[in-house]
Amino acid sequence: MRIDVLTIFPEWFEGPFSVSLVAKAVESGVLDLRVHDLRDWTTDRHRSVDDAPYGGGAGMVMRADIWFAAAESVWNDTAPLAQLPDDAVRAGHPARPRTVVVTPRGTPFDQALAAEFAHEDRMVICCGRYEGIDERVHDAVATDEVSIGDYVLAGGEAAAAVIVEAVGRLLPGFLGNAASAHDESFSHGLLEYPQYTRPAELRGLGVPAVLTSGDHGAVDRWRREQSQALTRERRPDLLD
Ligand code: JA5
Repeated sequence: MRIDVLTIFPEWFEGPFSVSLVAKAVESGVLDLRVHDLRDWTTDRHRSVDDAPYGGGAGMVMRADIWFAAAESVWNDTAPLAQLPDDAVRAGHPARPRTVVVTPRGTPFDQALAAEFAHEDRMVICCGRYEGIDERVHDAVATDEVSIGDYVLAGGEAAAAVIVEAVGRLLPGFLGNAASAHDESFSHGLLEYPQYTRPAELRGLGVPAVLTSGDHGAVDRWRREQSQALTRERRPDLLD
């Protein structure tokens, strides 16, 4: 899978994308990850990507013309977006990959949406800054608006990194079956049961006796009960 990230802070991703899981996915060739500087598509000598909001008010808005040029370029589309018929734009141009704008008003990101993205051949993630992006980019460039949670960030970069990691670990050929077996238990929709490893006693703290009993049936039952109790207490919304 290829993922293109568009941002005015490409250096933001140097750390997160060069360690651990994402780095391994890239090195193994399972993930073709390309981070682009949005300012590469500016044309003025100040490399300006923002402008004052129509209607007035504080802050600046990211310019639609820069986003259109950048998106068209990474889509490597032969037909400029502006020349597409309106219905084709709305329906999604055939050559347009899933193009996500990360925003608090988007569809809540979850494991099901990560799995859906992991089936795509390509996707593009657009990171906003300032007061946000001109609405015409949401309308005509984005295929999806995605939120990673109900809190405010200074920009979309951290949300994009979350999506890349969640999608990257689901790619076929990555981590083999270890990840998919684990995801299956998550896709049952319950929180994970508690885990323990050695030592059996630490500073007076023990391990539940059932886990050292050797009774695998009892272990399975205990884990199922723990998952259900935890989910009921902490995330009853997952049981609805
Ligand atoms: C802020 C200009 O779902 C949490 C998110 C917060 C936030 C996102 S996603 N994007 C932006 C942004 O601020 O673009």
